[in-house]
Parts: sequence; C-alpha cells; structure tokens
Amino acid sequence: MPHNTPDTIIGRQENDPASHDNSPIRVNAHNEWDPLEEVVVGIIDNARFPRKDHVLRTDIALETGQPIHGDIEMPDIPEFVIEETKEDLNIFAGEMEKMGITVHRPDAMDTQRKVASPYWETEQFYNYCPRDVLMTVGDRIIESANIFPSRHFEAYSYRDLLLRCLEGGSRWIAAPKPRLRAVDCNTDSQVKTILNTVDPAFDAANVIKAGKDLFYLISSSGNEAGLKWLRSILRDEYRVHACPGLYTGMHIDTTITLLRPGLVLVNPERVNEDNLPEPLKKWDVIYAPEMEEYAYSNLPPLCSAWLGLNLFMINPGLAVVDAHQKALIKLLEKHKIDVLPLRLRHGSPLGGGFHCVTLDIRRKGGKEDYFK
Ligand code: ABU
Repeated sequence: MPHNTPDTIIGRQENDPASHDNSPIRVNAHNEWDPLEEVVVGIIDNARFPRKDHVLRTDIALETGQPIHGDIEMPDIPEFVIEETKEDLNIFAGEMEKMGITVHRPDAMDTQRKVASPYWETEQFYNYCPRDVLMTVGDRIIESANIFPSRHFEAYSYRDLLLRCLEGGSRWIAAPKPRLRAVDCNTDSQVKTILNTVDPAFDAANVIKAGKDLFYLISSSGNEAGLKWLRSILRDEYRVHACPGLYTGMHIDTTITLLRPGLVLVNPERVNEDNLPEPLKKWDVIYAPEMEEYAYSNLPPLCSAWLGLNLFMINPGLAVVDAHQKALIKLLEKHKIDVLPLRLRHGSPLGGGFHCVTLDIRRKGGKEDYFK
C-alpha cells in the first residue's frame, strides 16, 4: 500500500461495520463510577515506540537514568505483544458488550507515517490509551494538549466518533497544542519533570472527575498552564483542584482512584493524610496494598509499578481489575465492590491499565456535588 496518499494516514479498521455508523452519540460522563452505558476501548494495531519523539526520549532518559541527549534504546514491540494485547483488549470490550454497554474502538493509524510541526518531526505511537488524548466532562468532549509529539495527531483516529458526539449535542473542544520545542524539554536530570514550557500541556489522564469537582495532577504530563486552560473552559461550572507534589511521573490514575461517592483508593507511596487533596479528606480513604509484579516480555516498563490502581469502574459496585492483583481485589471486595478480574498482560510496557485504555462516553446520572 502506498504511504503518501491521504487514505493511508488514518485508515478505518477494515471489516468494522460500526465505524460506518454515523448515528448521533450523546456524551454524559460526570464521574468515574456511575453505571456505564457507552465507552471507547483502545486498540494496539500498528503500535510502535517512536524513536524520534524527543519528549518521549527525555522521559525514558529521566526514568532510566540515561543521558538526556544520548541515544535512547527504544525496542521494537514484538508481534506476540501486539497479538496478546489485541486478545486482552477484545476480551475486555467483549465483557462490557455482554453487560449491554456500547463499545467503540478508534480507527487504526499508519504509525510509520511521519508527522511534523514547525518544531519537530516524528513517527506516531499508538491508539492504546484513549484516556490520554480525550476527556469527557458532562456533555463536553475535550481533546487534550498531549505532551508527546508522536501523539499530536492521535485524536484524528477518533474523528468519526467526535463527529457523532457533535451530532448528539456534545460540546467538542480541542485544547491548543503545545509547541514542544527542544527548548521546552527539561535538560536537567535532577529535575524529575519532562517539560519546561509556558504552553498549556496536559494529558487527559491527568484528570479524574467527581461531579462538580475535578482533580488535576501537576506532573510531567500536566503543567500549571494546562490547569489554567482547563479552568478557563470549565469556568465556574466546576471546581478544578490542583494536585501538586503527589507524583512527578505521568498520570493521576496510578495515584488516586475514585471508587464511588465517599470512597477513594490511594497509592500509599505517594498519598498521605497531609497531601491528600482537601475535598477527599471528607471521604473514606483506603490505601492500596503492594502490587504483584509480573512480566510477559523483556520490554521495559512505560509506567510506574502501581498500574493495579488503574482499574475501571463499570458501576459503583463493580470494578474491572488486573487479575494478578489478588490483594487489591480482596480489599475492594471487603468494601463491597465486586471485581471482574481481567488481564492486560503487557499493560506495563505499553503504559496503560484498564482506566487508561478506556474513555467513558456515557454513564447514567447527572452532575452532583459530592463534597457538600
Ligand atoms: N496512565 C498510566 C500511567 C500512570 C503512571 O504510572 O504514570
């Protein structure tokens, strides 16, 4: 297939009749736990580690202690990792469909196709984590100001879905893309954040929502300017709480997991009674047990060891949890949350668990104040 025709940039997934459906989709997602009706699950087709992405290279250098401007090892993703991940994602999607939940998948990208801006050129990455590039807040669907050049155009693989959401009455908003110049990258290995930019920059997975209150992690993947931009969009309809000093890595969803009104699971290495975001001090807090470690390949991790917290609530009484995390499952069951144990065998090297690989499009229920 030629690589320079427009159709090969973003291709619809073949044999997927759903991708030819233009019917309107209603967006309604106010929190992390209300009964799920419609969801996006990521795909792993064509995934690759983009060697030319200078922000990702900085991230890997900082994580692994390699020189920031040296050659960074980025392995190929072995075919068996792709195949097993396809299987795991399809099982996850199939389980939700069995529950009557509508599941959408992104269009596959031609990741070998180079993308460029005035400031960089790179290959693309993947569509594994819709959670990073899109965020739903009530009836809004927001494209994030993602920090990796290789993910700059990833939202195109959701374009048909976004058009359907617009048709369904959603407010579709795209954050301004950060420039991500070389000068915007940190060069000091003592400073544990990747970016040093005045542009708003945030992954959607830096944010979790609880009705009128959102929690925004200040980290390598979400800066103060990104918080300011989000507040400017949501204005006085929402309280967007800054969460600084908890975790300099990436996303909030291995640090704080909202389970149901009044119950939050936190990472004991990062969160304590003092630094817990103020509103959550009114809730019952449970501390995650140590995570079971496992590896199905030699690929290095692309996220922290706490991926078990990256669970996905189907409703306030049912969570999809990594089947390896037996102690966590026991803890949730003790708090009257049933667990559907599933696997994402390569979640760690691919950088995402069940929360990351989803985007809740519609849940039952409306916007509530859970912290009155
Ligand atoms: N969103 C999953 C990665 C979270 C983290 O370990 O930074």
